[in-house]
Amino acid sequence: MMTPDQRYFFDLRGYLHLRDVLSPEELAPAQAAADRYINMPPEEWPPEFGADLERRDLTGYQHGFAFDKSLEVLTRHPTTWPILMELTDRRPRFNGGTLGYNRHGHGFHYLHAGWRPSKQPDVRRFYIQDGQVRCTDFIFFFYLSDVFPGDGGLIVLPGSHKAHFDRPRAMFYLGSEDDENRDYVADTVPPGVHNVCARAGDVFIMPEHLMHGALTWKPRDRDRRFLILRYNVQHMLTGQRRPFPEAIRQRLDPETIDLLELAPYYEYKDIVKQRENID
Ligand SMILES: O=C(O)CCC(=O)C(=O)O
Ligand SMILES: [Fe+2]
Repeated sequence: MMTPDQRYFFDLRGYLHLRDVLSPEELAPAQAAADRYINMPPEEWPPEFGADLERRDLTGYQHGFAFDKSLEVLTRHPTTWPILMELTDRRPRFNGGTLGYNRHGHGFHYLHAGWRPSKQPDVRRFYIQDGQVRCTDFIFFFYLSDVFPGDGGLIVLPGSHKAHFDRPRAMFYLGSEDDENRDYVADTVPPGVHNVCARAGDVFIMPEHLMHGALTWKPRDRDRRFLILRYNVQHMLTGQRRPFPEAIRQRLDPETIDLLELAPYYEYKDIVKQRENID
């Protein structure tokens, strides 16, 4: 369950910014593991790990959550767990865990969302049931480094998770979605847009429905590192059938495997039964 404050804010604005979720004992090994992955020479990447180092807006280190146990356990962190239970009505499925890395030289990531009013209106859902918020597809961003005002990084359009109209393409960042315009730079936050300044150990939560992107990363001496944990509901196949290849699955704890499996609507996963005291 969410607290009443969290529920009100999340429903209204479409995001939650939880501060200081990770203790120093959780944060330090997670930061060290991320550092090892990011600095690993490509020829040493274990099977199925790796990144497209040519990508111009953000480097996504594939399956970063599985690189180290200190990252893997964040998929079921005690602070985010109750929110995971409310959003999925206790039917969670973990379906992606990329390590995000954003440095000087990366460009603007134009506004986008995993869902639009004109796309899959019957599939990806955000709704209220029994006084609780339900959402079929959402993201937990676990921040491993600090973002200060003016640095750049994640931007969101609060309220856009409930949009009834598609955003006019010229709105907010004119020209940013044109393929010819790959060097587009934006470091401003127009009225209505919110730049997320999270600190290491914070968690930012949003539905895939929320319009989001990233400002050009400004600092030369600091980068942005965050684990991107994606979830949906266990009974809906909205993404990939098998998002994790065998070489990744073999590294994971039984609880993580349970969390990432598909399951019928009328069954609770073992991890949920144990943690929620369901027999
Ligand atoms: O750079 C960011 O924080 C945005 C990443 C993003 O768009 C995503 O994970 O869906
Ligand atoms: Fe995105």
